[in-house]
Amino acid sequence: MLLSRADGILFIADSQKERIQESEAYLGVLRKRIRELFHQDWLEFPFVLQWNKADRDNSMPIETSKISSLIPESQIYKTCAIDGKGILEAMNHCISLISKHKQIDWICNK
Ligand SMILES: Nc1nc2c(ncn2[C@@H]2O[C@H](COP(=O)(O)OP(=O)(O)OP(=O)(O)O)[C@@H](O)[C@H]2O)c(=O)[nH]1
Ligand SMILES: [Mg+2]
Repeated sequence: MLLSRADGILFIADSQKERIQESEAYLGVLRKRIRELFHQDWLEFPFVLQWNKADRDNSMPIETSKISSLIPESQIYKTCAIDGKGILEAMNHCISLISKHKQIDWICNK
């Protein structure tokens, strides 16, 4: 579910080989929903993706997923929810995109 008043999205993808199809499918639904709700291209909306469980042996390399061709590399963070690796960086990036997006919104609606 995506809230109509969301300021941005931090999408946590399960990168395990057996779960990646599911993650890709969720992402597809989300793209469509962003267009419907916010009437803008989904990458104009603040969006950061966590490639989670990147520490696991069964984690798929991001480069081999179609997700890597959909989202700029700079908006993708390999994370591990167990030791927290990459999570703060991903959150900070998302917050900074939200802040920029709000400024643009404010300027355009002034
Ligand atoms: N090694 C590792 N384990 C993780 C990571 N994130 C979550 N887990 C573990 O994976 C298991 C499932 O967690 P999640 O995928 O977050 O939870 P979920 O989506 O409700 O459960 P699943 O349906 O199993 O995916 C739990 O035992 C977590 O502790 C990670 O980044 N690295
Ligand atoms: Mg899970």
